Amino acid sequence: MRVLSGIQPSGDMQLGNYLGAIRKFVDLQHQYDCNFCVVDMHAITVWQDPVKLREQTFHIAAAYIAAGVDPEKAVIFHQSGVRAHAELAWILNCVARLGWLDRMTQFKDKAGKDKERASVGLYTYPVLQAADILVYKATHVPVGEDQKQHLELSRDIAGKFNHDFKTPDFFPLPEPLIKGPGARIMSLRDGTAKMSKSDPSANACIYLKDDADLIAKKIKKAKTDPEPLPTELDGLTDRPEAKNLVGIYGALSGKSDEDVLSEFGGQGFGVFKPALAELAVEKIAPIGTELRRLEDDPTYLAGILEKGAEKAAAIADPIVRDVKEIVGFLV
Ligand code: ATP
Ligand code: LTN
Repeated sequence: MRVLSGIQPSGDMQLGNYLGAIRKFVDLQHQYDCNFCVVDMHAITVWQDPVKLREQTFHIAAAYIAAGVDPEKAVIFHQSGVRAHAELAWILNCVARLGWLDRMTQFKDKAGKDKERASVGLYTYPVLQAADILVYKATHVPVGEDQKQHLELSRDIAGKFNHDFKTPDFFPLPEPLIKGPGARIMSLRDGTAKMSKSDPSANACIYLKDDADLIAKKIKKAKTDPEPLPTELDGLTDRPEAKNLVGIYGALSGKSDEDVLSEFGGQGFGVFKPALAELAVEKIAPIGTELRRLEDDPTYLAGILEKGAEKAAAIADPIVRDVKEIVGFLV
């Protein structure tokens, strides 16, 4: 089994990235060959200030480590540091079909109304993602719920390549690892929108770098409704903000949503929010402290990424060589 996942250096790491993705990385590293990428080539599909991009790349690497990914156990690297990603992405662009990409909802969300002005890279983004995975013949991909469609596309691309070139076992079809609490954390300002690091409202997100006071303040300010919490799960239907806060409590405490409601059902947010704030501070603030310490040492982080990119290239380069041979390029 080989695990591969990636996070974009498109802003500060937020609670959804932690609960939906990184926390799984930390568990998986003990058992599997794990590769965690800072996907800077994906980040530039929308405008990134070059100076900030470099800082954010270090920020994501620091967040991986602060959250518990051990660079001695897992390979941590930057995508642009391994040429094989771009090389395979081009070949896979010629395998994927326009009709498949036309169905991608993340493109529609990110391009907005004026899709004529979106970058071409934003459109082929999921093909580069398939290359990230397949260039290592990764078998398992831990991600949040929002990536389900992209993972299905990666499987389709792998399957079509295997079929078209009559190499039925060349690429394994990668399995998404999505399930579990925290797979879809919503914005603190709008329970119907995904929490996202590129959200312009800082109050919509709990960032891993937030200190204890700020975490507590954001939870206190989180949008809610005037009703007390229900005692049963059904009572959360049509109450997206309440559902989200219960889900966050559950994901942070390891309890099911049912158990959270049996503890807090009938209580108002005046009681629930301080309990949630205390729990979030206990779990997240120590990560923030370590994250800030690591960010102060970019030389250390650059060393980790560079070494990681070398290790990653050692796996990916021979696979790209085989792909070139299969396709009929001179190798
Ligand atoms: P951006 O706002 O730039 O799109 P993002 O915050 O959505 O960024 P990504 O870098 O696209 O984050 O995603 C990194 C990982 O975090 C992916 O596995 C993704 O599924 C997961 N993830 C992102 N947001 C959430 C969320 N709100 N809940 C659960 N998982 C999430
Ligand atoms: N598309 C993902 C980030 C991403 C990724 C990957 C995830 C890029 N390449 C490879 C898993 C495997 C996102 O937007 N969250």
